[in-house]
Amino acid sequence: MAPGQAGAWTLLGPLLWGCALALQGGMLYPRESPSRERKELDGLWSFRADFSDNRRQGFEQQWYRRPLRESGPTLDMPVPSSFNDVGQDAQLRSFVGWVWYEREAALPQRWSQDLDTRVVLRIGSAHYYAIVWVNGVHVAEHEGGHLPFEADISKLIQVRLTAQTAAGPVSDFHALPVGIRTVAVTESQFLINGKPFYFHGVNKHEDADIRGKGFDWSLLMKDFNLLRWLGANSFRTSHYPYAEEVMQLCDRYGIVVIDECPGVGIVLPESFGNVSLQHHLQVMEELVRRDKNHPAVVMWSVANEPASFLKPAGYYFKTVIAHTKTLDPSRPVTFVTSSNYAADLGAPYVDVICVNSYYSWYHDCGHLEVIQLQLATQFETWYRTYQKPVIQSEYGAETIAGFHQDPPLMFSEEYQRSLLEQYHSVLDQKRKEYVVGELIWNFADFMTNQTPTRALGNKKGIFTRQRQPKSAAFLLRERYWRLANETRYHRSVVKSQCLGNSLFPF
Ligand code: BDP
Repeated sequence: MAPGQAGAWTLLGPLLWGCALALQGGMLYPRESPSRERKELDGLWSFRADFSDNRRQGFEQQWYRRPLRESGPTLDMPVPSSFNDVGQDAQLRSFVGWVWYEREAALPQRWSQDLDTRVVLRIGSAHYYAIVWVNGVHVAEHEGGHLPFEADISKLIQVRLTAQTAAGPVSDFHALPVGIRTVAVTESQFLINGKPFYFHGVNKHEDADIRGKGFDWSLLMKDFNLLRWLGANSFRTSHYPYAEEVMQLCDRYGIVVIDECPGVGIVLPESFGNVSLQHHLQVMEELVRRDKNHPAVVMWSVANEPASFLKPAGYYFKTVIAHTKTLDPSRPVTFVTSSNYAADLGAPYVDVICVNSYYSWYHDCGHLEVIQLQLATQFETWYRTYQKPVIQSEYGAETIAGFHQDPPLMFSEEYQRSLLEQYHSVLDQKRKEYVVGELIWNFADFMTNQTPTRALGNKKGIFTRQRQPKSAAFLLRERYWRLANETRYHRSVVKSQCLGNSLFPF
């Protein structure tokens, strides 16, 4: 809709509003009132920077005449935000020139049919020079960031939509993006569309400085750009369902999701009582109802690290898992365990064994040399007992960015790297057999309550809470892209899974 010139092009809060009367005072912020409706246009816009030599290709080829995607590749760009800051692309980071933003908006029918309604497009701020087209028609031009500008687009909207709706009354509808794929589990494989799939991904949290768990498009796009940078093909929504916008992006980019309910802290005998169980069943109903149409979701996780060795755990997980399968017979169901294979009473009911372990962190501190034997034993004992595919659903080490020590000591970047390397050498042997995934704990540092083991929160991120890479991020990046390229089936899975722009450029 609007291109802008110069770096740090920002589009702040575009807004459409309709009101019955012409406004006195013109540029006043259009607050909602009984006579005035507003429609926010914040969210993801299609975006392209004009990298052509003279940076005027967009004008020469009149990109504003047709949907932007028809004149070349586009990126998803959050509005409001600075395009320079949310990406991982160095060229875009320092780009100065014309960029193009586009977004389709469905308007309330009344705005287009009631000819007394005035429809105004208001741009809160666009840095630095902006030209705005609506349906290919030039409606505004503005120089200078920071301050708002408007265009009365009533005629454009009313003429066009009147013509479109002339054929008859429009019924209420909305489009639901869907993707069709199958998921299945064998004794040793996780199959998507009949092909073996290996999870090389992360555990996340909805968490950032200042924002806390609040939703933020810019943060979300940054995270997805980092997932692409990393070569991650999956994540687990540890330990609660994430925002619906997150799930929509996973569908769009072909990121595979293990969708977890907030079943954390099921550790006391009374946690397994009937009240808790009934509530758990209810929560699974709500989760499946909300997320069942997301092709990205390939498995439900009903809990994280419960005390599944306690006596009532058998009945409890049998019931929750059976109920989830009734709600959705098409997806495997699991819970994430940290119990011993021989003691776990819930494991008989899961489709995939998801196991967390922190060798050489919470046990045998500083002894990286124990990892290989302990991890190999962990995999072998679980597999021998259950003959089900296994995912290493968490592993990692607290690491304070900027701490360096060689030979490695705990909390240094070198220790996190070395610990990961030890895990990877066993994963590389076992993934040839029955291990079907590895999810690092954690994507980024995150805030926690205060305990002696947390230095300003959990520091097991491979990125800091500000999303800057620690040394381990580069190690993982090298590994994940190698896995992506090695596992050829991955390409077709991602392609068929994906509804829009895949993170993987195959
Ligand atoms: C795991 C938990 C996770 C913690 C992690 C840790 O699943 O929530 O943050 O340990 O201690 O056991 O870092």
